[in-house]
Amino acid sequence: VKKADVIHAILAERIHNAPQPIIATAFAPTNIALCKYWGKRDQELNLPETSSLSISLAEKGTTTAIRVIDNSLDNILFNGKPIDPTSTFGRRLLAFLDLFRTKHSVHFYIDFTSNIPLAAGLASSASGFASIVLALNQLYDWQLSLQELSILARLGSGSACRSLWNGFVEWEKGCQTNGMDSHGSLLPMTWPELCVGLLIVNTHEKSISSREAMERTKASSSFYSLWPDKVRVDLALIKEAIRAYDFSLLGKTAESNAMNMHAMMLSAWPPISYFQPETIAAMRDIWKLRQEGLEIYFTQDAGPNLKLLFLQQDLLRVKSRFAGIEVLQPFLS
Ligand code: 2P0
Repeated sequence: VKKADVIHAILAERIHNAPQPIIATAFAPTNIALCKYWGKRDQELNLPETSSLSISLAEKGTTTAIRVIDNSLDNILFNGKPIDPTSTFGRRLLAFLDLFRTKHSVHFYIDFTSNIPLAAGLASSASGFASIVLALNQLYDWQLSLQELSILARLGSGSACRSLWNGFVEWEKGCQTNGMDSHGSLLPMTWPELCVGLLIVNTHEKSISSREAMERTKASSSFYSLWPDKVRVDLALIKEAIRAYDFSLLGKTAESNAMNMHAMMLSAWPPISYFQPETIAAMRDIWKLRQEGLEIYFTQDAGPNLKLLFLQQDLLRVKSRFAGIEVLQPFLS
């Protein structure tokens, strides 16, 4: 199944809608996985081997403004600067836009504004692709559901399918070959006291893209066969923790899930490590704080920085220990 087949199945005749004579603007939050997506069963459609679960970072994300222009090329800006069409993100974005061009002559002006600290290595691709499908939905008056938009966003980047909602979102892996049952869904629970701290330990460039890293992990780590069972158990525990407001269970399960993902990468060949010395030092600090009785946990994605998980009651202690962290309360904004 090709991406274009999925687009046609969802949009049908609406693919021929004329664009509105407006600039369409939409915002989507970035999201942090508490149970990670790592490995695909279909690389074309970004269909995952496992389900995953995330928390959206509310006001942190990407705003996309889009309109059709009378030009022979797209004009795409990111935080005011032109996007390099040969960069990884540039190429992925242009290939994604090609899916929605009814004629080769259709070109877009797109202005992405992100308020995510770029140095945090917080992928802006998830909120970027989610906000672009929201903006296209307005521009072409498709009137799609968030579930359908989640499927379209996934075609741009897997984790983008979780960025259509605020709060806790589960990406059900689905089993259909066309991926129509593989999309995000909002979980109805909220947790106002939950805090996410962005701990930037190092601003080095990513060594390897997550797309490449997850393929290599799946192809070469002898631990990968254990991952689906680990995710099944962790997903159930995280949902139970959210339902019962059991923060220790939530933090422990999220941290353990991230460490398992990184352990698989260390065992890939050639090995992959997103750890920098400062990452390990920060982990040791967190483990020591836990021994001292502070309920603080972390998760780590495809970069050296950590996302801290703690409750509002410990906000001052955490801030005094980690100078300069940015703290978000996903349910309070
Ligand atoms: C996640 N990550 O669940 C995992 C954990 C990074 C670490 O999803 O190839 O940009 O576009 O589907 O979504 C980052 O990978 O990969 C990611 P593609 P994506 O958040």
